[in-house]
Amino acid sequence: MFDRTEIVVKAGDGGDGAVSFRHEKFVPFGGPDGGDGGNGGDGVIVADSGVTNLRIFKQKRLYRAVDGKDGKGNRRHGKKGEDLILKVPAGTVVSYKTQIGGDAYMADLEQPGQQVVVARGGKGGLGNTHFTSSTNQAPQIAQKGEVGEEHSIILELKLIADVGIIGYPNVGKSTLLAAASAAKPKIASYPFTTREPILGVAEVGRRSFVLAEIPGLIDGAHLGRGLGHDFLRHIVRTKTLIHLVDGSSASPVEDMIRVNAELNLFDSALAQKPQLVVVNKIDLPQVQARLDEIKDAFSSAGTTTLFISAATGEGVSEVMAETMKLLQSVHAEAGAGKKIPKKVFRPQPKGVGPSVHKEGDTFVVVAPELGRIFARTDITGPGARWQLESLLQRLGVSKALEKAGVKPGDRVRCGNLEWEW
Ligand SMILES: Nc1nc2c(ncn2[C@@H]2O[C@H](COP(=O)(O)OP(=O)(O)OP(=O)(O)O)[C@@H](O)[C@H]2O)c(=O)[nH]1
Ligand SMILES: [Mg+2]
Repeated sequence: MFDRTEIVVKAGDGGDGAVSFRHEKFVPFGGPDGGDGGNGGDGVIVADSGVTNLRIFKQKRLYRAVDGKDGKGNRRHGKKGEDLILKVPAGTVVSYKTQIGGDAYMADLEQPGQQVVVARGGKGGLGNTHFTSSTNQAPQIAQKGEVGEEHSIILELKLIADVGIIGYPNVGKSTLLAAASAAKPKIASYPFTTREPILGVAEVGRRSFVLAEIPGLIDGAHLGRGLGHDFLRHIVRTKTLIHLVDGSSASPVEDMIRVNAELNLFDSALAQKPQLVVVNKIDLPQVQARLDEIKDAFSSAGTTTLFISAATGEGVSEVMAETMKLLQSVHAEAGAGKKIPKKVFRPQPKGVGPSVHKEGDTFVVVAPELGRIFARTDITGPGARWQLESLLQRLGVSKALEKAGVKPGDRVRCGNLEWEW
């Protein structure tokens, strides 16, 4: 039920740009005609109404988009790599593993059609035609394709239930779920018996709704105490709540107030959800003896309550009938034709521009555009060397190096290229 899975998505690498020259009869040195490499395909996750669970993602871990093709001579550009499209159920929350550990939220694909690019394809490299200038008609350099992004992605399907049963541990949530549906949750006299949400289908007349037991909430749950946040997040999707309290507790009203305070601390929208407050365990003599007292305490807190014994089944069908009514009124309100627009989530653009730092005696240039330049000929050869220098000027790398204090004779490195300044 609690569906969560981790996959690795690798976007396609960009194809390399070509270094090539026209070969024509009687024209020994035609102009450059190296085509650009194609962009690598993106890794995309899309909510699709035809998919209901994340099971297929448990069989395979690595998913790859297609690489872009290399550019060729005769100005032929490489083909773009095909995007990788992964279909997930609506209601999937997408996050990614950060470098420093921990998860970072990316997108909540609530509606079919919503999508998020989780790994961007590498840009194709520029062919040598881009490196001509008035003084250089025979560029020997081109650009390598950029490596496609690779990310560990976490897919998590939020619980989709109409009604959540909430309350402190041990108040009888599982017992109520078992009494109202065919679900068979474990029932025991100690707290935190239920460790993940459990679903059941409750029937009222010819109608039905999905009921979920939300594992025990305690003080500090919003800080991760007890079973923590995870389940609070799952309540978000429910439309209404049955708030169950134990009639034999010292103060059932106090319990209700505290659980609601937790909900509010986690997300005030949760505390706004319509609730049906239900006092359980009225079969116990000590509860019977103080029914009026409990009723009065709740009404002074401004709450009307229903009374049940989940164990004997007394009052359970009334609670389900009331829940159905509450649900229908929520549906009626929501049904006012509100349409949520399709969203396309896009990752932030990367920062560009060259930067320089020193590693020992070597000046290291970090410049995404330049890091991918390669020379067909030996970099120390005069032709390529000269071309590289004019490119360094153009990209602002020379300026950055001079600012960092580079002197003739110093070692400079960028990507795979290393040369003397
Ligand atoms: N006498 C009586 N005992 C009940 C009733 N409902 C539940 N219990 C008992 O209370 C204890 C806890 O019941 P559960 O249904 O497991 O409670 P829970 O809220 O699901 O508990 P956790 O999942 O641990 O948070 C068990 O020993 C049940 O038998 C009731 O109506 N009357
Ligand atoms: Mg339980």
